[in-house]
Amino acid sequence: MADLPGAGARPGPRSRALFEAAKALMPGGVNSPVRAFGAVGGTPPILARGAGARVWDVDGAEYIDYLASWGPLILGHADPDVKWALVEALERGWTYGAPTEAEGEMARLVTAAFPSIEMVRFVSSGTEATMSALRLARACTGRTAILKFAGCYHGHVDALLVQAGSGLATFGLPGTAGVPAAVAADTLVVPYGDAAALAEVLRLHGERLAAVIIEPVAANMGVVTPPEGYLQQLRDLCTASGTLLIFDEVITGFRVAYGGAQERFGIRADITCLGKIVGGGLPVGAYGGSRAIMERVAPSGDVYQAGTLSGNPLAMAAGAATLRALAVPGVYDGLEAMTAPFAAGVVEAARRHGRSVRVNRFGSMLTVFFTDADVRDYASAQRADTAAYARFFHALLDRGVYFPPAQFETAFVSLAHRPDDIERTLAVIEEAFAN
Ligand code: KE4
Repeated sequence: MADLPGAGARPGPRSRALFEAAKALMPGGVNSPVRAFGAVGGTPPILARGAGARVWDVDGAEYIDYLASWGPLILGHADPDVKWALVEALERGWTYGAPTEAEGEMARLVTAAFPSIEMVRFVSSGTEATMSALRLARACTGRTAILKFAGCYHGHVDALLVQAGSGLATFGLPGTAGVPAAVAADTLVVPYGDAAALAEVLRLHGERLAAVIIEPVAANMGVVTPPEGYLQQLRDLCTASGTLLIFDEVITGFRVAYGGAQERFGIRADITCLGKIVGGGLPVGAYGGSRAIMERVAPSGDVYQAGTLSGNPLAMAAGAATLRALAVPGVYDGLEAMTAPFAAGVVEAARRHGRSVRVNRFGSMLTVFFTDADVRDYASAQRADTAAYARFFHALLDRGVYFPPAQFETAFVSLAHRPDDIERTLAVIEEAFAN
């Protein structure tokens, strides 16, 4: 199979020069840390163009893309329907700071997709969505404590950049510089998927908990699916203790089903956070819930939250075009039909070459863990050989396949990926395992 243009020479000289210049002007040369390749080493190619399942860097090298901008591009790059929706909106102007029809249309689409969302507020990132959801939950319950799960990431919210305390049911410690201990002290952290730990922490602290926030299918430790019945247990415990259940569906929303993980598992969250796909690749986050909860948000209620570009007309146009494309019957069956054999092919290639990997997949998102044990939570994920993943990542990148530049992330298959993309990717993965 012929190499894609630029094979082996990645990244080329122009990427290297531009990245060096960028590092003098932006921290790490990037606007989000993971893009700097710190987890895999090397220099990131500077991307210049995307179309469908492909991206090209400034040196002309071509890649089959599984990063999908970290999730938003479920239709692939530069989808024509999204592009023309943007052009049509652009022709009329691109921000007003006043109500527009597009926001109402998006609110109709989102509330129709998620039965648990009667009202929604759009913001400009997933972080804003989760940050606002926490504030709203604290207002609604009059409580302060929050529970999150080790390995789950919910954006760079102070209260959620917290690592587990010394004991199972002890409050958290700052997970980064700049988060005051006093803020972390209101956040509990328990292992993902551990039913006994969950029951214990709700027994001890349930009456103090404003909210539990979870990725219903974890993607930020790599893909980890909760054990059978775990989300229902969480739902029942939250209901019993008067704690609001927040599903962070920034990744799973419109990814694993049109109605997100809630549709797949039949669980209703009290507050749902969305992002990524809901903006079609433009900056959008959203949070929503029952009318009773959402009416507490200003200006109808006493919980303040605002944003200059919230509900931006371009972002609403891209989001609406994306959701309309995803509402077509059979879309998710098609993603499943493409991704399931892909994951099986990776497992088979590893077996043929005696490589110890585990491939965790849920719908069109998958992670290749370099480990010989099942990955069911953050502790088991951390036993993966991240150096082996880094070598795997670069072996693919040099051969024109762009996987996520970190072990604890997720590769995404889009509706733009074709069988020959998957075939080529499996051939490249076979070569990577063989070397
Ligand atoms: P943003 O603020 O990055 O739009 O969303 C934060 C967020 C919230 N919730 C979940 C489940 C998320 O995965 C994210 C962001 N995801 C990361 C990658 N796993 C974005 C990539 C990055 O940080 O550059």
